[in-house]
Amino acid sequence: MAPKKQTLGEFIIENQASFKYSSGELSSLLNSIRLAAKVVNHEVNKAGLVDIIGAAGDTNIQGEDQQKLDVYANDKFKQTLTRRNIICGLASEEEDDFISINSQDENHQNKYVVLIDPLDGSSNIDVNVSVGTIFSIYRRVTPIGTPVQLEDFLQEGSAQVAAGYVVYGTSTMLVYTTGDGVNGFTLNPAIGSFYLSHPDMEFPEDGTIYSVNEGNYIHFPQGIKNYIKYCQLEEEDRPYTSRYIGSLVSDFHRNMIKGGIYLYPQSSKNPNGKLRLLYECNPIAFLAEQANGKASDGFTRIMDIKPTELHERVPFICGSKNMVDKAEEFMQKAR
Ligand code: AHM
Ligand code: MG
Repeated sequence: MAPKKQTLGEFIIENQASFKYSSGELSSLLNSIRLAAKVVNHEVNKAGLVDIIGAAGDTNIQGEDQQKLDVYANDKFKQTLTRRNIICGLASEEEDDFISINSQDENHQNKYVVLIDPLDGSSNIDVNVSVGTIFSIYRRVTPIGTPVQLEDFLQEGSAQVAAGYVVYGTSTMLVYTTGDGVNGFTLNPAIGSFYLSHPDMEFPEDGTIYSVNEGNYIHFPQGIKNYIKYCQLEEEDRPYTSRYIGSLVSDFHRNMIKGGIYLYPQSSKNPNGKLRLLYECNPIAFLAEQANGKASDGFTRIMDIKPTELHERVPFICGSKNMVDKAEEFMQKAR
């Protein structure tokens, strides 16, 4: 008989004791994310059926059009995380400012803050391509009993307690780490439960896939241009395969399983790149390192960067360790 598959709920409970600061709070928080992910998944799956796709008319803090599902996902995660007595603060890529949460019965007694990109890659929705949710969890640094402050959110990535993503793909998966490796769970839509399908996920040390928006090539720094040329050279195991979905979570997920590198560098158009340090790069970097991969801005470890503002952007290079090392080497040489 095939062994019984563990559900995400069972896994969270079973691993609670190994959390560094085990009090059950982090488990409840992960369970809330699991719940919100299912609700958003249901809506994302219906996107082609109902009149919910298309720009909602609003623009977010970065001046980009918001799709309706961005708004929906933001609301659902916000509601699920704020209505329960679990966290003390929330910051979202879709909101200008962070939210301080004052739980009803005990004033500011919770210790975790969550940073979230509720629906990343949302420009892919109307063409039925995978999108994702990315989350990042920290312990607050200001005293319990007081409202959270900006500094609770502007922590270095290395201080993350947990991080993960949901990929709404051909299957929906939730992948997360609490600093003890990376595990992936696949949703069985008939039952509504996530099952442990990818235990101990790891990047192969090397890979043959590179993922970058080459349309921006002309605007890239010389080090990145040279690295791309290196990927295309006919030598050893090269040329590498080019795969770019334009949905960070999906590109990362594929590269982690198959071995590869993802690059969103700075360019003459976007001097700091496009991706946000707090909502996208730090959580993905934490997962990458926990899966024996690497994440860098070309020179510095992503999780060592001290954030200065909520919506800060950074150049992002992430993937199989040897590939990221090589890209850094090219950046150094062209400095
Ligand atoms: P978003 O948060 O506005 O969706 O932007 C982030 C997305 C990433 O998922 C993706 O890797 C990147 O933007 C694609 O950008 P581009 O279309 O410039 O290649
Ligand atoms: Mg995003």
